[in-house]
Amino acid sequence: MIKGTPRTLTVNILTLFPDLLEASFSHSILKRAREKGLFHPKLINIRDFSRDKHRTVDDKPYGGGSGMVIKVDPVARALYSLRRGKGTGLVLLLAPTGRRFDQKMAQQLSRLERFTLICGHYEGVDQRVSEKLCDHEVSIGDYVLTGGEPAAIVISDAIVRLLPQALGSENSAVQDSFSDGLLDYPHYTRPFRYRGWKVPDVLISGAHKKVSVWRREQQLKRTMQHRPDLLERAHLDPEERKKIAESARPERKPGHNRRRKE
Ligand code: 6GU
Repeated sequence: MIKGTPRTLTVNILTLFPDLLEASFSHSILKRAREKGLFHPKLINIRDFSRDKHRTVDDKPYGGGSGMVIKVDPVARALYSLRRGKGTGLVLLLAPTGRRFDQKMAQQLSRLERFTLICGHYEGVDQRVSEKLCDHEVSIGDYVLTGGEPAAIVISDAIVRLLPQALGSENSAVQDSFSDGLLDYPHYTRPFRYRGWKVPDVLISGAHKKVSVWRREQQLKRTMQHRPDLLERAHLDPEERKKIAESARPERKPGHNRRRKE
């Protein structure tokens, strides 16, 4: 049961492409969270805070080199406009140079009342934005995007689904991949048999205990196979730790193809 009045999480997003973000927040769970008043994305177009008649937001890099750099001035002015209102909360610059976003960071951010994301673009953002105007830099992974907008969508999505009452079923976020440091177990629905591919028998046995034991085993197996790096910090009981220590990491045989029957 979730008690009390639902609170609103405000996420201010400074961007050059507000339409792109608006579209992403207008579907599915994020749309419903907005309608329920749980999630309030406030999109701020950095270009609106440029002071020249061409609405310039970028300029050539000092020291030379390719590409353009987002100027500090329009970003600073956009932030000040928020400070004159309800404030910015924590200010995060989205950039591949930042600390990597993960489920734990999602949980921490989901407990805040508000925070602000700045989407970088072009070759980068004037370093003074990061050093003088932001609390932290955040990255969503080890690859380079053309802009921070996909990262703002990823981060908002991961956080909103953790808000109490955002998901249909109250505890569907509790069982997720990563919530106990392990990957999720496999899911199946009807039909029981499709082109000869059967659902594991245990799932139709009706034996709840057996099902939960099987699911836990599957979580461990998947995590060992795909993300052994997660096991060290996962919440495991001593029995499970022992099992993992005993079983060497299973190697997939060369030529073994999951889709061989296609
Ligand atoms: Cl947050 N921004 C950009 N431009 N690239 C990224 C990123 C962010 N995270 C990973 N790559």
